[in-house]
Amino acid sequence: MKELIKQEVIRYVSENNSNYSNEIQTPYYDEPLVQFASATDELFSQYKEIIASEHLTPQEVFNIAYAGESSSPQTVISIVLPISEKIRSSNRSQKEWASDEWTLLRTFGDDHFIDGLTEHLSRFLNKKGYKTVNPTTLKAFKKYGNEKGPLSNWSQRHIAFAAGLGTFSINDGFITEKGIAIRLTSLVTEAVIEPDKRKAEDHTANCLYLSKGSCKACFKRCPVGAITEKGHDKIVCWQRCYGEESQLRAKAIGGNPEAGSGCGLCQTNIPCEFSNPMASSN
Ligand code: B12
Ligand code: SF4
Ligand code: SF4
Repeated sequence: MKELIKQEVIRYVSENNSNYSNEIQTPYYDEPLVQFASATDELFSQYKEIIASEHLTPQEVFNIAYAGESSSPQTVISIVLPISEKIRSSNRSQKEWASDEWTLLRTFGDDHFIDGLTEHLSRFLNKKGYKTVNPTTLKAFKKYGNEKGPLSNWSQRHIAFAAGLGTFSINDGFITEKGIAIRLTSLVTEAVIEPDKRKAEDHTANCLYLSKGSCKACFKRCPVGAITEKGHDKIVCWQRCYGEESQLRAKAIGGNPEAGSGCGLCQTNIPCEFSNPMASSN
């Protein structure tokens, strides 16, 4: 089952037409990484402390999706989509705002393609007889704000951490073996699949600054000074990524203003852009 799911995700990403921009003449995403966590991993309940009490556990996702039925989720599937070289390189030379290519990725790659991929895998497993849910399609899924800034009640980076796909960094970004310039999605299923091991020593092990005190390259890349030794200022970052000017920029080139331009300057032209910098520095 593990191999079947991985191969289906890889096939969809390489063959589906929505993973190609005629305008940029490139796929949005390269070959994905797919890993698995046990739905009963204690981390999911710890996330109620680490993130917020509203953060859903896999069992809560199933309780909402299959209310009135006694269904138990077994596995959480996490998928890393590495952003293609052409889109990453377009953002490397940017100093103030996301490139047009990065901006178009927000509208057409993130919302359109990733939603399609996640729904496809959900249908694929449901057809095989395994109840499977894309948590971000539940009415209960929400993006909201608390005193620390914007967040959601299904955090893809925390799901990916549970599945052993990488770690967080000083700028909050999630660094995988394919780097930090990635997008993430996930599903909860009743298929029983052996979980992958978390190899990282702690939740920030892949960041050069947090592990060795070196680097700080992303601090200098941020056009609004949102990254310092103290961490990442989410509110300042949010204004840059999704504020009024970002929306106008997206609209001007045919993107969805609500998706905004994003930014991602701290995800390009840095040592962790497309690989795990700690893997080569040990
Ligand atoms: C809200 C949001 C934002 C907010 C807040 C980000 C944040 N830090 O949470 C803002 C607007 C600032 C933002 C900006 C961006 N975002 Co955003 N965002 C989200 C969203 C919708 C929810 C994030 C969430 O719930 N966070 C929860 C909080 C609690 O996370 P946190 O504070 O980072 O968590 C810290 C603590 O948990 C702490 N911690 C303390 N103790 C412990 C112990 C353990 C065991 C663990 C695990 C952790 C831990 O470590 C963490 C890191 O410091 C997700 C999509 C999703 N549903 O997940 C995308 C998402 C996180 N964003 C993404 C992207 C790409 C971006 C941008 C590059 C914009 C763009 N598209 O161009 C920037 C990058 C900013 C940055 N430097 O990371 C990607 C992640 C890519 C990556 N490599 O990390 C996601 C996953 C979207 C996707 N589907 O791929 N985003
Ligand atoms: S650029 Fe350096 S300091 Fe910033 S997240 Fe990557 S490894 Fe960490
Ligand atoms: S996404 Fe842009 S504004 Fe946000 S921290 Fe990274 S460089 Fe700064």
